[in-house]
Amino acid sequence: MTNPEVVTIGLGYIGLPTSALISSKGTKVLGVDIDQEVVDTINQGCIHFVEPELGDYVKKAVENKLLKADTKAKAADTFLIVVPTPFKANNEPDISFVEAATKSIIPLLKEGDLYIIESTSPIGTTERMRDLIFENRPELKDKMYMAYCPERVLPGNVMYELVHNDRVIGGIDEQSTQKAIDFYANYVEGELHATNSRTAEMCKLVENSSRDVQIAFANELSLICDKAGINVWELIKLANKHPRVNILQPGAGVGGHCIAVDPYFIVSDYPMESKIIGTAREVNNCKAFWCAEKIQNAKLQFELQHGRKPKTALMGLAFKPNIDDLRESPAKYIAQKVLQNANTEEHYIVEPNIETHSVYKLTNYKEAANKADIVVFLVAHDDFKNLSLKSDQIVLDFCGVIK
Ligand code: SAJ
Repeated sequence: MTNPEVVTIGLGYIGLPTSALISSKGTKVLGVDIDQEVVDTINQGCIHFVEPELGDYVKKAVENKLLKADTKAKAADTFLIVVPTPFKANNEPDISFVEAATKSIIPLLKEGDLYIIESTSPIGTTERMRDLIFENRPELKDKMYMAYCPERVLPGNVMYELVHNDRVIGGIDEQSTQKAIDFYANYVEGELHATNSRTAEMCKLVENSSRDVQIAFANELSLICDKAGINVWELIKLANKHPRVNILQPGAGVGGHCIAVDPYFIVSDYPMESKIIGTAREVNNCKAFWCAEKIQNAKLQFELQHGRKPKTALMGLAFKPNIDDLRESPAKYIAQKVLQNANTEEHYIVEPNIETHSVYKLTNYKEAANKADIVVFLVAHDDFKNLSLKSDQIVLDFCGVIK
């Protein structure tokens, strides 16, 4: 491949689909990842995680020689930083991957290049990277473009949403914003909204924090309703009949790599001000502990009543319904907690969206629901909705399978 037009650093859940989409429009893309296995897989026209339609995009792009993967970047006109930004043990964001990715391309930058960060980042990261680049390459000051443009796609619908979602694009100056808008206009059909880099960074964090706060409200209601003897699902359905009320659904907690993480990026930088955002995180985390305790209590109660230990089915391990992704999953955490406290009694672990698990022996969902004394719904997978349960079975429904 001669020099690519676009270099993407990071070939994960967002970087690879983005690279594949850009190359599908005839742009030459070099995707860079530190993982040699990922690089080899992509160069064979294959993908390393499940995402509908992505496989076809990658296969075609590689066959047409428009997409290539490597462990090292090359000179290009546009650089996209799409690496993870995890958080440290003290809940502070860790931007070392963004920093390392930026450092790796500093020697390759030239006048007129466009540098874009897509990774979720704390406020001010784009300006910090600007300073880092100009410290090392002072001759490029005011001669290249830099912007922040967060992704907002939903796993499972990434290829559609990459094209159709609106994007928020914030440059370090107006020329940068415009240059980045011109770039995305080649690939995105949604509206492109111009702002500055700090607002764009905050916008991403606020979108996920807003959802976290709304889910925390629903989870808090579920605890109150449990004490008050009210069916929370019915309550929310009725409250949502009000034209200006739209309460989300309670569940076993909040999982995944975004909503359960991004609010900390605000809380750690603005602890005094972000009271609701911080409390929402606590409420959603506590919901999983609460579920684990409820299961323990139901098991003890059963043993007292029946003089034997119950068989318990734990239904679902994924972080949300109808996916195979177990990352940061509250259901997985609850299963772990319940099994830690178990002795000899039988448990059936169920996850219909995966074949095997490295730690748990999985049981078919129908068999588990049929054999168990206590059936615990941790994830509202569609598969569970048509199960017929027996009247003497104890059901703990944390996610509204049986409304
Ligand atoms: N959940 C509830 N109740 C609800 C809705 C969700 O308990 O009513 C739980 C889910 O079970 C799951 C967690 O919340 O554990 C998160 O699921 P989700 O579907 O709300 O979101 P994600 O993490 O798959 O994707 C989010 C999306 N952000 C928003 O909807 C604001 C997506 O658009 C982002 O691109 C993505 O985060 C990201 O990468 O930041």
